[in-house]
Amino acid sequence: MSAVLKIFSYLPNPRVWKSIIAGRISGVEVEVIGDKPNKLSTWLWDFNPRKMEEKEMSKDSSYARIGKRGFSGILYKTDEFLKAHPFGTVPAAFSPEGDIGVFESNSILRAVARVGKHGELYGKNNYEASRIDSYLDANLVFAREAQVYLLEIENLTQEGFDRMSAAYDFYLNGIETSLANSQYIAGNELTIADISFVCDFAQFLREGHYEEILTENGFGLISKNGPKDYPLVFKHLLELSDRKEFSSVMGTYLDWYRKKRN
Ligand SMILES: N[C@@H](CCC(=O)N[C@@H](CS)C(=O)NCC(=O)O)C(=O)O
Repeated sequence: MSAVLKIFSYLPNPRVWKSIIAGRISGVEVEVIGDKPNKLSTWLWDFNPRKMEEKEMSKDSSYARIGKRGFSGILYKTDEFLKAHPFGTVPAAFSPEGDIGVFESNSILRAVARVGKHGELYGKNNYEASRIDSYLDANLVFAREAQVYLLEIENLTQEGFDRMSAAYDFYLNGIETSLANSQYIAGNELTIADISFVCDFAQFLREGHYEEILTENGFGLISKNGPKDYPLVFKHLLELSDRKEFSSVMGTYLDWYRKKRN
């Protein structure tokens, strides 16, 4: 089976897991290339990404760009990369010939589901697919707030904490209501809405690693009473992440959380 999508990213990255999980479920091969987060500044970001040589890496390089989101300092991105990925972010996916760039992890996930053999992850008709899109959009709003929150968590402001708390409650309320009405988020079948939720919400729970610092700074864990306030959401996360298709990709990512809960 040849890969129908190539993804470049730092690794591991829960945003990339979305597509790998969907690929495993729907029989789509996803090729993933990358390196540890702190090593990605030594790579040339391109359809054919590669590790750069020491002598190539200088601020005068024609590839040099200043990191804008999550990266500080210089990154090396080709013009072709930026043509395909105008926002310059990873995960960065490409069609097999490299002529089409797909960005935003939820859209990369959609691409996998669309080319998947059975298509069952993306609804049975246009209306169901659009409902799934609604969840992916709501998820992105949450995930963007979570990205900002986690990036500044050691120097959090009251405003940052309040914004994240509001985004958390808004998103989780919607997911809890959905799960009270159906077995999965968008209906009675597993879809990419569930996959996207699991990966981004698992990443958000990393706030737990900063509990001490949050408390020292006068804040607390936003998810502290999560399982009590949103029981269906937390049950869904733990049940899905325990399934082989998920756990084989996510590895031990949530082990600390499971241990802490017990
Ligand atoms: N919402 C996007 C987030 C992607 C994103 O913000 N990626 C950051 C790293 S976390 C990036 O590539 N930054 C590139 C830069 O700083 O220039 C997604 O889900 O794919």
